[in-house]
Amino acid sequence: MPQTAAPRPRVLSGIQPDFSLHLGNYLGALRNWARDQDRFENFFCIVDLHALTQHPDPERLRSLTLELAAMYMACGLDPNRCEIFVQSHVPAHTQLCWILETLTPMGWLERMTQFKARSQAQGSERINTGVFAYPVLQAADILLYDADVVPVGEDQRQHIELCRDLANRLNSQRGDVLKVPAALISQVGARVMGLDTPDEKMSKSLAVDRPGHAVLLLDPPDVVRRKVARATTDTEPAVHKPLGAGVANLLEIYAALHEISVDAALEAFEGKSYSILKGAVADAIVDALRPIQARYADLRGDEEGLRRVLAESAARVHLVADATLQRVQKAVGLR
Ligand code: AQP
Repeated sequence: MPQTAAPRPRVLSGIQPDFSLHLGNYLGALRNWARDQDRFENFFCIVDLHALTQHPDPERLRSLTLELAAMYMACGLDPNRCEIFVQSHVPAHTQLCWILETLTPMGWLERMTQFKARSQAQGSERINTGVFAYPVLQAADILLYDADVVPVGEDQRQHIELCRDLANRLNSQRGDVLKVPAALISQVGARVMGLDTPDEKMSKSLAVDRPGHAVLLLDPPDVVRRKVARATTDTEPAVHKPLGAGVANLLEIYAALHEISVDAALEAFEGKSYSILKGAVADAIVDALRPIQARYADLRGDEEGLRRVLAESAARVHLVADATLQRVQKAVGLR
């Protein structure tokens, strides 16, 4: 009898269309998604409902959504092998989110470090409840597709744990309703730090007012070189252990881009001046971004093509999401 191939594990991940993407988004997420797309059944979402928590200008949100779709494909996601869709095009996300919210103790959300950092910065009168409930919507995004794995950067580990806790909670109350996913976090590049402040994660929102914070994926080569040349290191003249946070970050970026271990990168630069290290890191970034930027320019110019990919994908994933939603609705008594 012919052997049928075992189904591939299903992967789901997403990025918010809020600000320009940076090198951390590429090394911690996009590059890994693209590299592994033959290992998995792929679901990649543009999470525009999450972006609403920042109150974006509507025209800008529409444009960033298409930009992100173009960037997904420019980084190597192939619409013939991946579902690439917009969260708000599939109403089941918010429907499942409500059911999960009724299962989520407030204390779980209050403990989320991302929420704590934002609420400390903005105060509880100004922060919106969307930011508070964000991890529950994220759990719905993942659980709707019976995802086996969720490839993310280190910053998302706590949210994936919460998603697992919610799935386990519903399963323990109502039988095996939801698949419990696992986080997939790469060894190198999972936590790229800010170039200006290497004790802070490189972050889209921080890069808005601090251009030296992050290399953006659409930065031209001269801008990349300038930003890397100005990256914070320390007062030592050359690469030596113990490494300062800024030097460790540059070595990690170099290692991730060359797909070698951080130890191998350290061996290559031990005793060399910081300017040599920075030059090599800038070269590696420029080389990695060149083909992405060229593909992006073509893809972004074809809005009709982008919209078609998103619409066709939404029509297919809708069926998967609705099946899970109905299973949950039945389990909790809504059907
Ligand atoms: N610095 C990073 N290193 C590695 N991976 C990272 N990711 C984000 N930052 C790094 C991963 O990229 C994916 C998309 O995450 P996001 O949309 O939440 O992007 P962000 O840069 O974290 O966004 P913001 O605007 O900067 O949010 P705040 O300010 O809240 O941190 C995820 O897989 C993430 O792990």
